[in-house]
Amino acid sequence: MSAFIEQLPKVELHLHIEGSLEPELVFALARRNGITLDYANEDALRAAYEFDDLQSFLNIYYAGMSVLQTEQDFFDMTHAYLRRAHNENVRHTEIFFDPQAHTERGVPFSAVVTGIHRALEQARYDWGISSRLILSFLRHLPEESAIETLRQAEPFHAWLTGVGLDSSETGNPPDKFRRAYALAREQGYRLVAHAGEEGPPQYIRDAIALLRVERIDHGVAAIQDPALMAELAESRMPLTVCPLSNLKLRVVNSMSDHPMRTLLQAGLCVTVNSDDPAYFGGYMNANYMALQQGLAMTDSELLQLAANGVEASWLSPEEKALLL
Ligand code: ES4
Ligand code: ZN
Repeated sequence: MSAFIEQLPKVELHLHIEGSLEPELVFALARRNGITLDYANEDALRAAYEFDDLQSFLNIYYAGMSVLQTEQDFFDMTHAYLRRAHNENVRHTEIFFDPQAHTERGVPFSAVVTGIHRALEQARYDWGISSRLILSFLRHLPEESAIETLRQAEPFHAWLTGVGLDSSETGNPPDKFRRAYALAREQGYRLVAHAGEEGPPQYIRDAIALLRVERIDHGVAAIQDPALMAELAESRMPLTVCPLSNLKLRVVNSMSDHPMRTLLQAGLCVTVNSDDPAYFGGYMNANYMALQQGLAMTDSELLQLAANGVEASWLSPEEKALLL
């Protein structure tokens, strides 16, 4: 592990908290909640982490998170992620959670958000990690379900900074969530969306024009569209790129084919993130390492990526100045 990467102060902007559930915690929570899993043990579960595409991952991701039942479960999961983040010198993190994946199973919205929030507060106190929480809509579900989720979130608005859009991208374009995003915007939420992971560059254009997002999650499909790349560079629209995720979900064939350097050199505000670190082979330092090894990125390029993370974050100008 490179000492430069380890000591670099990092910001994480694309992390699904349910994707930080390690097999050991999945089994511990299953035991605690009396749930029987389809896998015999931790090793058998980990052996299933071989993905062909986004959907094959999502199937295991939803199965893994089914052990989450109580507020304490959500606290324990979030606390474990934050401990790792702290150990990797992550100073600030903006975290997605998927409320519909839990409320659909009968878990109350309040248990989900309260458990996560309590861990975030404790990490700020114990370790000085700042954070924001982003409510993410599942795009394979109808827009009405997203709007109902916004309604459930109302009592917790003070704990929620933004809304996002994740899950199966192909066939679920940004346009499907126009009304939900307009409502979220009226309610004062900041807006992001996954776009251009498996979907086409047009989904990136549509997330910006129709949903009015201020960051794009993934966005690597921009590499196929030079005019879009120029627009993203000009506007400094941030892309929260996830290198190991792109490799594991076969968005790229090898790390040496990853578009990160091309996007960086074209002047885009690209950032490094871990997405679902328990499933994709590593947390923040591993993602920086993958770029260093696969693309021979220099320390100065890695530093620029980390600075882009600060720029793209929702920290105040004063808080940003403290990190740079
Ligand atoms: C996700 Cl990698 C990815 N893409 C879309 N939705 C997601 N939810 C969790 N990880
Ligand atoms: Zn994601």
